[in-house]
Amino acid sequence: MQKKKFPRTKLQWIWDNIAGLRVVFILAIVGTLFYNLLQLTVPFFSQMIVDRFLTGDNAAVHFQENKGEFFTLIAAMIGFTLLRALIVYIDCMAYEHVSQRALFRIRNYLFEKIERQDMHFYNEYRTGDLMTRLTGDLDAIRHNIAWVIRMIIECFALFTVVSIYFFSMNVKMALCIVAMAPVIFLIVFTFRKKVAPMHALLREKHAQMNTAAQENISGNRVVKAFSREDYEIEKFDQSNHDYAETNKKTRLVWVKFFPFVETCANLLPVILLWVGGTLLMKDEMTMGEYVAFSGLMWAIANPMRLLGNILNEFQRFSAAADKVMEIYYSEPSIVDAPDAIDHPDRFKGKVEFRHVSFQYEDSGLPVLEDISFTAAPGETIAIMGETGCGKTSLIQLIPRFYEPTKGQVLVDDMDVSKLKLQQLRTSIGMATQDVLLYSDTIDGNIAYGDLNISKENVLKVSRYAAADEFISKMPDGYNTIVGERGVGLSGGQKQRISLARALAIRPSILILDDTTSAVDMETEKQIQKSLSELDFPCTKIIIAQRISTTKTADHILILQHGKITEQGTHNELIRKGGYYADLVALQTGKEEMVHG
Ligand code: DGT
Ligand code: MG
Repeated sequence: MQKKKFPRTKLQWIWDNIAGLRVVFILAIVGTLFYNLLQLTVPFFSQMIVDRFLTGDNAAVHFQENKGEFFTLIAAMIGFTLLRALIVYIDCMAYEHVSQRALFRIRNYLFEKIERQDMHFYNEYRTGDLMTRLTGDLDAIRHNIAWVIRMIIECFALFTVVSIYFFSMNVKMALCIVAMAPVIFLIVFTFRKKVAPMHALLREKHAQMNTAAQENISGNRVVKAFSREDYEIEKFDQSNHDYAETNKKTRLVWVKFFPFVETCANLLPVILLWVGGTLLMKDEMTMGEYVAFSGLMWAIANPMRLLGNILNEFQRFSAAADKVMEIYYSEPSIVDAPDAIDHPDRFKGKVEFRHVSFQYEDSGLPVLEDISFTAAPGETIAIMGETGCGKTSLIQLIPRFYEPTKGQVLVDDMDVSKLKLQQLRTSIGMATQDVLLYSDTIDGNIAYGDLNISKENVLKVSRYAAADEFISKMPDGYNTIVGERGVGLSGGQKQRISLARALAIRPSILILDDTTSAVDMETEKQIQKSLSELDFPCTKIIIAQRISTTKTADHILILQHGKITEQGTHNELIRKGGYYADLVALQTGKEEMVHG
């Protein structure tokens, strides 16, 4: 996988995203340094107690004469320990606060990014993958802010502070202990190189597993229809297994390195005994110092042991951040032009294609070639052609879901690429081929494009769409909640709600992609009649398969393999005796042709 370049490094990116909380974060870091400094108090006081009251020639006398000092030292030890516990608590809360806020902010930002992306993005990324980035991957980033960064600072602070303290007490002893550090660094560095790609793979497997789950849940009806439950369960089991295996392998990498680190850490007490013992015998070190060394040995050994774990977590963060930042810094390619024309007035609804060719970015074949036609304001244009000939692709160029590879698409004589996307799209009412309704009331679904629409207008557009009758018969009428994707409604009912939704915005241009394919002839006639009697001016571009839908159109386009092969009115095309005439013959029998 090619590594993407981002404008900011991962840590700079986190810094950007904790704006407003930076002071808290810095204070938290200072807190971490401080409570690690406080680690020194207990061994420091122990050293004093041992040297003054427990060892030495006149320790007993000293103790009798200075009891007060002895208890003050003990009380100070307890006091500092409690203080440290308090600071650790506040510090952890501060990290948690910053990380949760950052998580919240990044998640909202990412959602907005995803929401504003163009069609190309949605072709490229799968839902399950995006969901993983919004959840699991983001959590790895939160964990990095709340724990990994703190642990890194803690380890280095502890190691540094204790090393300085060791050197201040006894240089020879300190040197012998700190000499172990470079060995550990070498081991951990080698580990990092091995584990980094494992984490990238792990994030990938995680996304794949979630995608499998998501596709199965949303496509469960197909699974049921084909009775493929066992197959899907097995397939998911495989994904789950892959993920678990990769997880295990990633963990096992550290297992290979761990014995070396552990050996180094375990050697430290041996070094202390050996070198410290010799120094004690030579009187180059006091017993108190020895106790301090011994009591603080963990502060050198623990960071060594923890480093692998921290690095592992940091690599997990790094792999997750790559995935999240990819979306964070992604930009849709279809955006408002810098010199976009402001068009606050209602569009008249003229649509023109001028020598338009089109091809999807991810495919090598042209879908549309040299398409030219004009729809005058208020006209009805019908587009017909066999499946896969490019009808849906063609209409998607009008609201600029995609850009033509050649030629121009114009609305009201202005190139759509020069119009403000929002103004253009809110002027186009579109009922797409596969209807998607939200889990909301029918009323809410119809009012989706215009939340301020009045009740009467919802009723009116529903009547236009011949939907009022069946909606009124439902137990809760317009307040009936439809399930996810419109579950609970028939195909034809969903199509009519989708048509009502498109009409509710009173569009200048209405685009219907096979919208009446699932409704009966009688209802379709009714819809056609009301579409010709709309109480607002509207150009209609209608994709249909039935002659009954298209024959009253002002202009019919026949699309074959991405090219317009015939165009004209119903009668003109019948006279021409081509594809359309054949279609009429096929659908209505010969009499219709004769009586035209
Ligand atoms: P229909 O709805 O079955 O009657 O067919 P049309 O005429 O609406 O066909 P259309 O425009 O959906 O597809 C035309 C060709 O483009 C067909 O070969 C499939 C291909 N195609 C459609 N959508 C995409 C897409 O998102 N990406 C790529 N690479 N190809 C697509
Ligand atoms: Mg289509």
